[in-house]
Amino acid sequence: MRRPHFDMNVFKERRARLSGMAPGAAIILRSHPEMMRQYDVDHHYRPDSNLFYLTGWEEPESVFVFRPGQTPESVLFVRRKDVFRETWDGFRYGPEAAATEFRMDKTYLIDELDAVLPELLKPVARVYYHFNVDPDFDRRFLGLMEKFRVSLGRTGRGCLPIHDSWELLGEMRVKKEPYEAGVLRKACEITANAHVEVMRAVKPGMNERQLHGLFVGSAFRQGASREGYNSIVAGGAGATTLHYVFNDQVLRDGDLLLIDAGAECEYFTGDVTRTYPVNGRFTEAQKRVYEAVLKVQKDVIAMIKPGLPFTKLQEATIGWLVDAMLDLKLLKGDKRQIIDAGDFRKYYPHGVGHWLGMDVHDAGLYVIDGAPRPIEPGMVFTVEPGLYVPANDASAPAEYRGIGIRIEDDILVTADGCENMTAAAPKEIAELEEIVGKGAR
Ligand SMILES: [Mn+2]
Repeated sequence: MRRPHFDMNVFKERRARLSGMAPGAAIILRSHPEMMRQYDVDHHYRPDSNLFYLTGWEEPESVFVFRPGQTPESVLFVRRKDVFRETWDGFRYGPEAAATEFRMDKTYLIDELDAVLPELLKPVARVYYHFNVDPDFDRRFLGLMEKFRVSLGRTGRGCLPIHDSWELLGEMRVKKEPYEAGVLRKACEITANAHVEVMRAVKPGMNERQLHGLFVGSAFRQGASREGYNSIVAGGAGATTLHYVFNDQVLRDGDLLLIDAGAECEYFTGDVTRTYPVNGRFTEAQKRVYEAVLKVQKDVIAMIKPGLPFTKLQEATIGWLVDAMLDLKLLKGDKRQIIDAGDFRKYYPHGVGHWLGMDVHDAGLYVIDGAPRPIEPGMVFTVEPGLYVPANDASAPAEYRGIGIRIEDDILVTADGCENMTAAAPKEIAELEEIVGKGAR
């Protein structure tokens, strides 16, 4: 039999914490649909992060119901054992083994959900659920909620209020426990090492795809389980497309390469971007833009400490990048007016960072009750300023057209400042010129 390769105490401890946060509630989490099935081929299925976070359970067609303080408290609905399907698609635990191996109080077949869920809701005052992951299941869930309401008759109880499970669990996930920070640090180290391996290999004439393969190969060799998101490997002006997905062009001498890629390890992912010259030497124009972005990135990281509102990082980034745009003569005019009118978005259209964890854009609120959220120890987020000058931008100095630069690191907030968990990936010009294209160590 296949054994779970995660420490079940971790999930039990998380459930115990959640239990204290949501008394009287039922949290209902379903597995992701296997929506990537095309014809006869299954494309990478990844379990729902919240479901995995609380259970360690990885099979599709499953529903977890958690009822803090009730008996049973943890209830998992799973697929039946099926020798025929297992021959095609692999091992399934089935309800009995799911209960023992994953330490559930009670397990059922997924086919029993419609009959059992209304019973489980009887002692419950409210429900946490997240809509829009699977509209078919949303309809089934709402049907069951209505069936439950009808079953109450004239008892004075009516519809159960539904809250957002994504918000509830996001509040747990946004601050990393020491164990979680440790796993994330490992994912970040693997990511940084894989970036270095790619840097060493880069030469004019290589295809973006080769480098993508190198990154993934390096990550897997180091123990990663998958890419954390769709890697961006963009040579030349491809880097000015924020979500460049083609990864299929030949790298040209004299161009920059932007690579935004992360390795996932035990369900936590790194998220790193580096930009450097394909031939190992920055031109003077590339250097000027790069230095500007690098300085902003380092200055933003230097600001990070507990208590600072997260939104201040973006405000500072915009101010400093507008200074750079004026210096580089990308924009002309008054700084305040440029900021107020949003004119900087032509060259810097995104945010400076996002929470990072089990999902690359991790769960957690940025604003609480309308107020910007102060950052706290244990939070992890990216810092990724960039400047992107479209190749056909007639208003920009010609030497900058087609230059796209982003520099991204993963930052853990500590008690008195922060830790750059991806510092092992070089970003200084001198370091990059030293390493790019120099071959394996
Ligand atoms: Mn990112």
